[in-house]
Amino acid sequence: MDEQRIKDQIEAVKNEISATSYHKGTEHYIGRLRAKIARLEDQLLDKGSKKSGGGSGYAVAKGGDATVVLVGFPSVGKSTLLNQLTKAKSKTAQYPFTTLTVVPGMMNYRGAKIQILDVPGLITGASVGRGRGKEVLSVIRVADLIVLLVDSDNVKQIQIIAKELALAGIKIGQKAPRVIVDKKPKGGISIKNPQALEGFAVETAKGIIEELGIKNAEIIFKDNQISQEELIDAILGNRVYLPYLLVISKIDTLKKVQIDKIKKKFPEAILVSALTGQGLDQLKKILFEKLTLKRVYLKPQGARVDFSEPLIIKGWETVADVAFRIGQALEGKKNAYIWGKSAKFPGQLVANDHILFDKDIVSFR
Ligand SMILES: Nc1nc2c(ncn2[C@@H]2O[C@H](COP(=O)(O)OP(=O)(O)OP(=O)(O)O)[C@@H](O)[C@H]2O)c(=O)[nH]1
Ligand SMILES: [Mg+2]
Repeated sequence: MDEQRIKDQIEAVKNEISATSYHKGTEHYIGRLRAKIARLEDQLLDKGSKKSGGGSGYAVAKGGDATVVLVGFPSVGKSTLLNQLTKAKSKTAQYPFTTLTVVPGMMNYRGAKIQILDVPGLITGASVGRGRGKEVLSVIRVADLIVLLVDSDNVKQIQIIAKELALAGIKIGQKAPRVIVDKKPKGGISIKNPQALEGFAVETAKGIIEELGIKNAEIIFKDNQISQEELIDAILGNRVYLPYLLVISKIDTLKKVQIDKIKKKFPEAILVSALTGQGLDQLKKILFEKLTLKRVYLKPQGARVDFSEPLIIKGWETVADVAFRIGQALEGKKNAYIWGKSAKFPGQLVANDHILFDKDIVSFR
């Protein structure tokens, strides 16, 4: 099917949904139509990526302890921010699409190396290839965290960006729905725990699953309150779920009353000016924390703690993970003494599966 026909079909199915009133009797039908749209949009995404090809400058090697990507409309100040946070020299200018490829930079913070990727601006239609959107979105997919940068004079952009990301299968600020699909040779679709469905019937769920091309399977939900959208996402299976940080740029152009208004409306946002440097320290700190980076200091036996260079760990890493990173052999269940926030008392001897906190000191026996 060519691209235009897919688009026409999506349009037709959308019209059909708007023309049908939603109630118990039509729930199943509408559920199927929603699944059909999701399937068609997926086909459209595939077409777009084939058409635009690879494109030079879009393959970037991940580096450092974690990777952050700056995502936003053209001209919101992504490149200016990258240049402020790292030693990169990404071109900046007033006109849109100044940046045409991926420009990486490395930010050093608390001993961690945080890779920051500057990419071309996203616009409406990016998910189907507008403005090199396909390539940009494929770079965004591999990041550990998205910085959603919006201009302080047009904060409404958030919704548009979030929508383009979602259309490209990138879900921000959501948890991946955990659904097990155990395919079978026959027997149709059975749902083990239908009580997990959020206010829709088991027959509707089955219709959705069938519409997405699965005919025989046992389905198990590992979470409660699964919405129709989450069910579709889980069955399609090609979504990525990324944490994000909302950052509002160019606050040097605002008066105090306007800043207060934005703060009230978006209490979770970080307000910055890449021009004056306002908010950048806070941004660095929150990036470090959101990326779940932690510093661990090593204390060689009988020697002082080496505070010069922390070992950077990520997430819920344990004593065993640290041992692995530094090539330390482990014998038995307890190998390390700990000082710091994760220790019950200074110098506690802990098990190998002990989870470490930021700034803990570890000394192997
Ligand atoms: N006043 C003010 N201007 C800024 C700030 N950050 C960037 N600008 C200006 O905004 C314009 C666009 O900045 P860029 O950094 O090129 O924006 P971009 O998001 O990388 O744009 P594209 O690469 O086209 O997507 C430039 O003229 C910058 O000087 C800021 O914090 N305050
Ligand atoms: Mg740029």
